[in-house]
Amino acid sequence: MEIPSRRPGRCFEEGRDNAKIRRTLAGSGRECDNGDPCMETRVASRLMVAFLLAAVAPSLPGQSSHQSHATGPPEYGFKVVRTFPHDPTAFTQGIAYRDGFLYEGTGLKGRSSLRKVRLETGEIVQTVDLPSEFFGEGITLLKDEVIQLTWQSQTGFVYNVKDFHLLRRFSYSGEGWGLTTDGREIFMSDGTAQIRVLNPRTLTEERRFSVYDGQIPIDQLNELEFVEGEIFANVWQTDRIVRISPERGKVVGWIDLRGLLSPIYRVESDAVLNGIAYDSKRKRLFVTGKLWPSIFEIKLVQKRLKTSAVH
Ligand SMILES: [Ca+2]
Repeated sequence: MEIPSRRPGRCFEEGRDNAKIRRTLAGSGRECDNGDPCMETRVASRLMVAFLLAAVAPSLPGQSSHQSHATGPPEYGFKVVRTFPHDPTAFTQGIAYRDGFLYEGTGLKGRSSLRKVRLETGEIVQTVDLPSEFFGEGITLLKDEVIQLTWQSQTGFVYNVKDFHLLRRFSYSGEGWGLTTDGREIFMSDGTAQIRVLNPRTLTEERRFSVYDGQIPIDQLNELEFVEGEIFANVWQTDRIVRISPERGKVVGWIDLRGLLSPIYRVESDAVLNGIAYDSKRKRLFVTGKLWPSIFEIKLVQKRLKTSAVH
């Protein structure tokens, strides 16, 4: 779509649709083609352009809430509470918190691992490397076990949480992205808008649901975390976390984390937000990303609703 250009000192609306605006203004006694500023016409044109842009804008993953401020789910910003060190070489695919430690799964073939990290210092106190043919993905902790996915190998691993001894493997169809648990069931993302619910004992799929913000499916769901009855999910390649009701997949909020990490630390395009962990005892929310040097404890701050489409 071509947007009309301004010509100094004149009304810039010359097209057919703008002629309609001009006629409307003329009917109200505000004709303007004599070199005057024509403020009314410009405002009307801006409104029209904003409307047309909204009409043709694609529904990008993680951006749907921009279209639904007035009636959609609430949007949250953040405040940083504390910052903790994070291994900037860790291609983070999943994190979970327990008793002062972060458990982290990392990706890339030949660099994938499961590690136990002391939150306060970033010290890796226990680790196991995946065989080089596997690309590690999300993890979660359930009772005495750590469960870890791989991306395209359709293979998952179950470890003893105490020593990371491999207990068993399991398989699934499609891709593996993120994992979390509410303590009863396992929730798994696979890059689509669907979340699978796995039996915690057999790790077989029991059901699945799709995530929708209104009528818009939200795909590219990545790292997951269960937080106070909701599923938080990173939307891949965005700075946004979507808050999901686990009952029916309805989006109940969006978290905007733009500005959390300074651009100078984004060493490559893959260094995206991708890590959510929750300390349910102290109600602390941690986020990080792939190759990020820091883990951030944040608090969410609800944004005010926007009331105008013109800025
Ligand atoms: Ca997580």
